[in-house]
Amino acid sequence: MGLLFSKIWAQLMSCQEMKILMLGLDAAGKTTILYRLKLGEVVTTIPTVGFNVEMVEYKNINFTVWDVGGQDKIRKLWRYYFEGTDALIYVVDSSDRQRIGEAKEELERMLQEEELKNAALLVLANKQDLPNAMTPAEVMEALELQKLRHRKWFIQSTVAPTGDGLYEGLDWLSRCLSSR
Ligand code: G3D
Ligand code: MG
Repeated sequence: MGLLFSKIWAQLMSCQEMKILMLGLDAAGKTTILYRLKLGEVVTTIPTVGFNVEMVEYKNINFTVWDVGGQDKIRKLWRYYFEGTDALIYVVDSSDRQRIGEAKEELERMLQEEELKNAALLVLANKQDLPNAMTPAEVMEALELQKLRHRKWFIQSTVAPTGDGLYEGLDWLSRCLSSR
């Protein structure tokens, strides 16, 4: 796994400065993924508004992570982080059938953001180890990814704590970004 990751990072780093947002509902698995990638020190900021942002900088790659959902009042503050985003990694808890509708709505709102217009979209159908998990095909349908136009997207099943699938997802992303 370590070797594979270093190959991916080499690919990603051959690109220019890169800004990646990782978003999803709370408990989807974002923080677990961030640490699993072992990029370096994760800096967590909790601005006064209570909007918790995690950031990791690794060479020319900048990862920014926060929870979406609810919080209509602080939504305006997100825009600051959207600027110059190259890719959006959207993490879904595949076992959370109750909130998959909310996950879809939040993704839809995100993709309407002008600053994210050109961002590639990698969806991680996480928690595939759980017995009741939706398959990536089910997640794809629930998020209506097939309806997306003018956007490069890919869906990958993952198990964040073991790192399963992360390599494949990032491999797609690095190839997608380096082909631009
Ligand atoms: P978030 O940052 O998106 O809010 P976290 O989500 O990374 O904090 O993960 C929320 C919980 O889900 C954590 O459990 C974490 O261990 C678990 N989790 C993340 N990914 C997976 C997965 O692929 N499979 C399983 N089974 N669990 C996962 P705790 O208990 O620490 O709150
Ligand atoms: Mg988190």
